[in-house]
Amino acid sequence: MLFLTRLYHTCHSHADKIALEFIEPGQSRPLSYGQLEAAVQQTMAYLQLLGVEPGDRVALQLAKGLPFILLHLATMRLGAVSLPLNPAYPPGELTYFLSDSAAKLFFCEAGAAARLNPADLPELAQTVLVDSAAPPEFAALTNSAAPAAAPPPLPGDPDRTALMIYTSGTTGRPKGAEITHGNLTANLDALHAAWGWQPDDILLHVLPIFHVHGLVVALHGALHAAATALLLPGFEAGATLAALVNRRCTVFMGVPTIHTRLVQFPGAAEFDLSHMRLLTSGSDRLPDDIFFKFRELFGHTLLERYGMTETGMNLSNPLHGERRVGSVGLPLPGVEARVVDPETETELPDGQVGEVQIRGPHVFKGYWRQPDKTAAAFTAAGWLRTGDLGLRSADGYFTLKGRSKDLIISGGLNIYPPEVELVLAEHPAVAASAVIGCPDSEWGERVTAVIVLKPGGAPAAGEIIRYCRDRLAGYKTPKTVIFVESLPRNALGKVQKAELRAALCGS
Ligand code: MCA
Repeated sequence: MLFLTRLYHTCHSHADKIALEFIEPGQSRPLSYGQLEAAVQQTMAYLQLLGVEPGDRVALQLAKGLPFILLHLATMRLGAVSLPLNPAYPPGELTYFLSDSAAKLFFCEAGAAARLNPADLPELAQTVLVDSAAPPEFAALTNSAAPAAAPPPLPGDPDRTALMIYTSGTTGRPKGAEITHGNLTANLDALHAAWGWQPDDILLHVLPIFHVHGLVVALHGALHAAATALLLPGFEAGATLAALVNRRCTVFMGVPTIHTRLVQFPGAAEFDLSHMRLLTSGSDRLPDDIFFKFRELFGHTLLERYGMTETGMNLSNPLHGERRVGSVGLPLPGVEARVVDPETETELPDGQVGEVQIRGPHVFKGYWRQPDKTAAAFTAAGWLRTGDLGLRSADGYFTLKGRSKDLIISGGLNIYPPEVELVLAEHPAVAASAVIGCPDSEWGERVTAVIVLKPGGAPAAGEIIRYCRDRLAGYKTPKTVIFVESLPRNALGKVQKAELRAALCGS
């Protein structure tokens, strides 16, 4: 049964159960499954009033709150495509996403709209301002539509795109990954079985909801199980530990930076998490010392798993059985995974490092209006080339060993160096640049810009950082700038980043 169909039935069978509860300083706003369905239906009527039709893209650049979730679910229920966008994207990046996707509607925070120049949004039919901090105002907005006598039929085509999330690439601009209703459902069913989701689970949700991790794995995961999701607006270690204990949460999902901050929180060991049943880690490799420290402090072995925007979750350590340090575990139910020689694409024997390739019903449909890039992402036999390097051990556990792509992961977020290098290239004092990730105990990797200046140019590192900050989302902005006389290049003129990392990352 498709995810939205199952959710529809849950909203009737568990009408009085709390589906979502927003916990913010000084207030708590619970919403039952019955109320969720009523609000989604009203939001559908509102979107229809605005002219949304099946297939339309509806862009959501909203804070983590009820308006986002209602618009997201209502959009997908209408057969349209939900397009979540990071609220941190500055206008320049945003304009690209809106025009590339040809979004019909763009929902953005009232406070952020002043930064946008309508002339930059030529293809945009309509911008709707929302104050996510004031859900009653959003309810008043959606109530402007007469409620439908009967809700439109649930989307029944598993191959219809439900969700589009932009991912960057090593070349060119970011691409919209089209994720279908069938993809979402296949992955949720697999996670449901593998992680033992139950209706009495209480998830503490601290992640952003514009990525697959926070939106699909965590939020959809809880809804798929008729469980309760308690949502904090963001992650803060003290508030998270207090909520895990006080609200008797059973499930928690984080990225390594989050787990690092939890174990480093003063007095962390005094928080008794013994009632919890599942704490997961993903989006980046979990450092071994944090794996062990977490177990020592909290008595829980983090369950590490591996996924990507294009697929959702692929591999996971087991709920029952060995959770192996440094490993991302075994293929989830219905997922095929193999390791191939990147040159010949023939399968490698266990223990040898090659490219990890994935196949299964959870794998995305393709990149929006990019047939060439879609074709390049798959082998003839339908395996997705992940660009991640890894090996499979004789007992089937996978271990990741790096990336074949030029990619930095910081705090669980992917940053493609060319995007930052393009911005740096426009700075009047920069002759050449190379952006690398240096190991960092908190972020995993730290975005570091290595810059050759033009003769006479002498900007301070802080000025370069501010320049990037105005043009890029905060997490992509270099945290360190290093000026050099020249960049090491090979015979073809390509910058040798491994050499730069070896020479500069310690400094
Ligand atoms: C915030 N900053 C960052 C990051 N986050 N810099 C580098 N990397 C980051 N991830 C910047 C802020 O813009 C700010 O800069 C400065 O760092 C300090 O921010 P701080 O308040 O400390 O950050 P935070 O708000 O506490 O956020 C840290 C965080 C967050 C909680 C680790 O980044 C986070 O929630 N990460 C999870 C990401 C995630 O869900 N990834 C899943 C995608 P300034 O002061 O200049 O503004 S991958 C995925 O979905 C696949 C499918 C998968 O497998 O999971």
